[in-house]
Amino acid sequence: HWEWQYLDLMRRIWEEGDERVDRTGIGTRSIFGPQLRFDLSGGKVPLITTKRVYWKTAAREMLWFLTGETNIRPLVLQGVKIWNEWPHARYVRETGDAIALDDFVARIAQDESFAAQWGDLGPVYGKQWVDWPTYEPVGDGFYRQGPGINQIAQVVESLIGNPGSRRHIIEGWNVSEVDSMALPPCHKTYQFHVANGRLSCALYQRSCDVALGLPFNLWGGAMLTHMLAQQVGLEAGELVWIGGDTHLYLNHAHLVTEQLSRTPRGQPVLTLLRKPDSIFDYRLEDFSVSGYEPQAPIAAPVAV
Ligand code: DHF
Ligand code: TMP
Repeated sequence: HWEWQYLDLMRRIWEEGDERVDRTGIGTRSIFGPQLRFDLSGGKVPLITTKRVYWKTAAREMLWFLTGETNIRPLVLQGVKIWNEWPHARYVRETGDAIALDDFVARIAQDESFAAQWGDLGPVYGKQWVDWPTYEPVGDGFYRQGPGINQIAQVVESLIGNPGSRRHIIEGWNVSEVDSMALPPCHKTYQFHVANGRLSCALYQRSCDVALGLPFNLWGGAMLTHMLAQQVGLEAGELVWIGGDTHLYLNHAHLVTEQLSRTPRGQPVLTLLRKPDSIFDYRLEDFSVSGYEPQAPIAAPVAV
């Protein structure tokens, strides 16, 4: 079963990973540079079955990236909580107001101007993907802002016009802007490849929370590949995932023990119910997953 790759990775990190204190202070066990490969043909998706993964939440996050949005408010209004901790932490740090997370999030939902001021994550994925900033010289060493680059639209164009290219890349790591992001991109590079009428994706993740982040990121990579394949008239091929610092947080011991006691089953399949006019026109209702009968959810705290 394809999911043993994930479970074997989890076991290897827990048993052999280097234990260290990380940025968050929680501590991790970590290995460097693993690779996973998943068959995407016929709509297959590497949606983890040994715990329930909220793929609609992950899909909403991916659609939010594609809108270019970097404020959590649209996610909050859809009930998606996965990015709330970071603006909350910044608010508490910068104002000294020790507001509870739930109250902060309620205020983001209710108060549009509060959200504009405190809900933004900085120039993260969405901004870099569809509006990478450019600068044009105006003389005397001065520059003005040029038109932003839409990397997603460019990849669609290049997949259609020049499928054999080795340059189908979506890059999140904007060196000059990393310091103004709430969290520098983890799934930082997506490269696409066309062979035998199939579109494959290599996803490089510089930093990977195997318990919480990776199930979302595998789904996201597969979803994006299926969408692009549909848009450019190809079949989906393979998702190749490569991790940099690939870790388990020490406070996820209960999840590791429980999940490694389970046996994966089934092959979830994603069906795109309609072909939208462009890669930017997908809605949640366009995605249907069949054959997904996950085992029980396993809650675990996210390290901020
Ligand atoms: N920080 C850390 N330490 N790990 C992450 O995975 C992470 N991911 C981020 C932002 N910062 C991060 C964005 N993606 C969850 C999943 C993905 C995600 C953030 C959080 C998460 O908590 N998942 C839970 C609950 C899902 C839900 O709320 O529906 C899960 O059990 O999957
Ligand atoms: P870092 O910036 O210090 O590497 O911390 C980021 C943490 O978030 C790290 O544990 C990896 C995790 N992460 C994912 O695994 N997937 C994601 O999509 C995101 C945003 C973060």
